Amino acid sequence: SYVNHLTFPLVTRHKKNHLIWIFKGAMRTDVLLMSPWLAPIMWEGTFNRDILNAQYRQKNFVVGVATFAVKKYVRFIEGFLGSANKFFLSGHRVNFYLFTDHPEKVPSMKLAPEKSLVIIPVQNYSRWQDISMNRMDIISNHIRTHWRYEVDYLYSMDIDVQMFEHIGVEIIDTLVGTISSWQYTKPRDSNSYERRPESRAAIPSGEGDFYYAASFYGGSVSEVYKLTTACFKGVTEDRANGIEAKWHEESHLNKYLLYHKPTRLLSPEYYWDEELIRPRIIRVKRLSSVRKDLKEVRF
Ligand code: 5GW
Ligand code: MN
Repeated sequence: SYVNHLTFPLVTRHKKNHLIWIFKGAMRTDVLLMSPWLAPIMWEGTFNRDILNAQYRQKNFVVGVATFAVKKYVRFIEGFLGSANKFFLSGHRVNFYLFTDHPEKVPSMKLAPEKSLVIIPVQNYSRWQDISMNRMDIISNHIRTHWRYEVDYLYSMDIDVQMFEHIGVEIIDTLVGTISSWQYTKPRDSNSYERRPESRAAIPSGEGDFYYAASFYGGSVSEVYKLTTACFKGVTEDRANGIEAKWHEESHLNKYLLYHKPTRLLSPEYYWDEELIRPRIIRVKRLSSVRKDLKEVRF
């Protein structure tokens, strides 16, 4: 084909009245490329990383990554940071903010010159649900006191993950959610939203567009502030009412993102659950959960 960056033919072929759209051989017809509210969904083979990098570099943004390693989860720090140093926004400025109750156990690692690590001591909580639930509160407080002066974009990530392929500037946007890899396996209505109306995370039956993973979300600092503040408010009100949402803070995140639509979505390439068999539509596994013995790591 004659396609180059200057001349993108939008329609290259007419076939039985169907228009077929091609962007430099990068067409994907096997997956959803845009949400009904016109937010792009990032999949391998739908964008050109060189163009995106060149655009992004002009802005001189700083991206923050908030991650937690409390109690036994300190064992995941090395795998997370080692792989993120290599694959997360490679060549761009990133500050990793690691909240931990064991600062002395953080391995000393040499990071790329444009990457830095900030260790932030944090108390541990007795109930495991509280560790992940309180992430929202800690993030929202830290935005108010620090991040709004330090970074342009902020992403929250689980620590029990490893990256295997580039996660680049295609993730940068105002409000970004990652579609759960479990959504691929199930039709929309059997998914895991909180449906009990007593919970502040409740989504009425029949409603819901995507099911988002709490393991990876982000956006501009001000949007992530609104999100984490709202979600933690929901968590607090549920606590006061003696109810806990089905999937904890993930349920509250899903409620929030239903009514505040993300401006960009990441496909399950960006958080692949290792429990699942990878289907053909997942051409690359950029990031996936580290298999963990739940009994061993949580208690
Ligand atoms: C411990 C027991 C059960 C659930 C969470 C924890 C736990 C989570 C912990 O003991 N220490 C900790 O630092 N966390 C943080 O919360 C980690 O950053 C972790 O990635 C995040 C979410 O918890 P996960 O990864 O166990 O949740 P799933 O849904 O990925 O299994
Ligand atoms: Mn996890």
